[in-house]
Amino acid sequence: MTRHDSQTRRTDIDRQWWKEAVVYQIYPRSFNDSDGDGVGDLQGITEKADYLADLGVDVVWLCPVYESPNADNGYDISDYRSIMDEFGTMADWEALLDALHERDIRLIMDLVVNHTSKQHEWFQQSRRREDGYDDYYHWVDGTPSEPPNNWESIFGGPAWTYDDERGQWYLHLFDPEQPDLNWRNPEVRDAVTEAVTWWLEKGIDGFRLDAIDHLSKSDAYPDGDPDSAIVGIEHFSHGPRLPEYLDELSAAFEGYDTMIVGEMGGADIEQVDDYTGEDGVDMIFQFDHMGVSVGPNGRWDPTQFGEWELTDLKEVISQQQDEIDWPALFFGNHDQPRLVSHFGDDETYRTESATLIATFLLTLRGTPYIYQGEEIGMTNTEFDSLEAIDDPMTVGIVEDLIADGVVDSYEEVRDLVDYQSRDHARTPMQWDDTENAGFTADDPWFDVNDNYDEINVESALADTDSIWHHYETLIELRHSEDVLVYGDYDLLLPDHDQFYAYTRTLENETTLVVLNWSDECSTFDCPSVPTADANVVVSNYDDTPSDPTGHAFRPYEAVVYQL
Ligand code: TEU
Repeated sequence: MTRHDSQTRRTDIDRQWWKEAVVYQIYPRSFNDSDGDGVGDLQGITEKADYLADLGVDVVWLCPVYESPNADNGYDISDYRSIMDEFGTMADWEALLDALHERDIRLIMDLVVNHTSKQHEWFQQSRRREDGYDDYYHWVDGTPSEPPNNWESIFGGPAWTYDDERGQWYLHLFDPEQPDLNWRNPEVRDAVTEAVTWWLEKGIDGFRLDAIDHLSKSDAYPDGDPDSAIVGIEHFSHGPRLPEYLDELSAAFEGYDTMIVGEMGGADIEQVDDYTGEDGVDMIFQFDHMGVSVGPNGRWDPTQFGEWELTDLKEVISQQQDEIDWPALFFGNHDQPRLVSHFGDDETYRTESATLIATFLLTLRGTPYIYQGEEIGMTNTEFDSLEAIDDPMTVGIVEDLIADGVVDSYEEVRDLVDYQSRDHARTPMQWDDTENAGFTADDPWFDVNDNYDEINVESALADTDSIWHHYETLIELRHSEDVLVYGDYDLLLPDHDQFYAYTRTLENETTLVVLNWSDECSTFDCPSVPTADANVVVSNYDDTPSDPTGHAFRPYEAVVYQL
């Protein structure tokens, strides 16, 4: 099913389609609204199937489209086998799958099975202690005034809520509307496997497994270290039975030609390979590189955020490249700030820095994931009040910071929110410069970023030097050059504070990537690499000389050379 067969295809490589694929992540609510209700939908995605094919991506990852009351925009599923009304019908889903497959694009979906929605019938039956469902969730005795332990939710507040109907506490690592399934119960695991098989039989090509580092909890529910950024995390991340659960889950995929990527917010680089391979998943989202801009107290410390050193990024990425069997490559997603605002310069050098990050993403070893809007350089927006925020995580954390007296008001934490909120990634896709950026004919469910008149797909497609066309070129290059997929990664100039440079080598082929990750010029000189016969393959400036040595790289100049 590979569309872009290399001219000189090697036969001596352990090829996997998911290693050669470029993935495009869609947040359906914010992608394209076909029926004018202000909310993106499945038909809206189908309308853009040609757009995705033109960009050249091989896989679409769809964030949850299952039935959900939307306490966390679909990450709270109330029925694993039906489609959320706002997004359309099962027939719409089937039509989308067909439209993508006709264009040789595969479809994977989020599978959220650490927890369900409170509205899921399993929870409703469980809270009534119905036969067979009694033990589907983590229920613990206790008086209504005192939670069973000090664990905190990842979204702020306690990780326990008292349920009056059942007269017990239930565990929720995320929102109170997202009770954690009890994976110790084999019937829960069977029910999940059945849902997975149901979708595989419908023709889905794989899954992104949400928050799977949390499936196994400590045997009892002991108090966590009160000084931890998320209290209790040592008891609910990478629990003792996680390998067993993943092994069991992965058995459900056997016999299907799938791609499975697991999200593990809390996995160390050293842990990743324990969960991949035959008894596990194909690859894991590991997050250390996303943390270079936050302090030791984590992502939501209002006193420390936003500063980062290129040498730190090099160290983390190089460790991932060297130690992880097959990395999942990403610099943004629906939970992160916009990549050009996070790692680039979203004002003066927006085009240059966005194309630099694109060059980086698409020339590293691993499977690259592009998040919707990155291909046109969409930026962070601004939130002038807590009411302007939709994301339950941002709201919960800000409320905690105020309740704990860390800050007195939203104003004091606004800079952090404007830097970090998950909502930056969730503003509607900017298709053109008409009202609401062409996303919807009605009022959009969430405000469009004001800069849509300048940053939009229509103008990007019309400009051959745009960020969009740079993505297109790099994706095509990756598809035609095995060295970019399978070649070894070797870091150059590890201590240089402006250049991020590396080679990719496959037998006698070497590609050199030089990124001037700075708004200042710098002259490249790296005696260990012979560059006299180099050729420029792709550059984000149009007059880059063929030999990088001695060239004064301009702000965010990013070049791929063949040596
Ligand atoms: O996010 C999971 C998530 O928040 C973790 O990565 C967490 O930060 C980490 O484990 C703490 O160490 C996923 C989805 O991507 C997100 O959109 C959902 O809100 C969340 O799960 C709940 O389903």
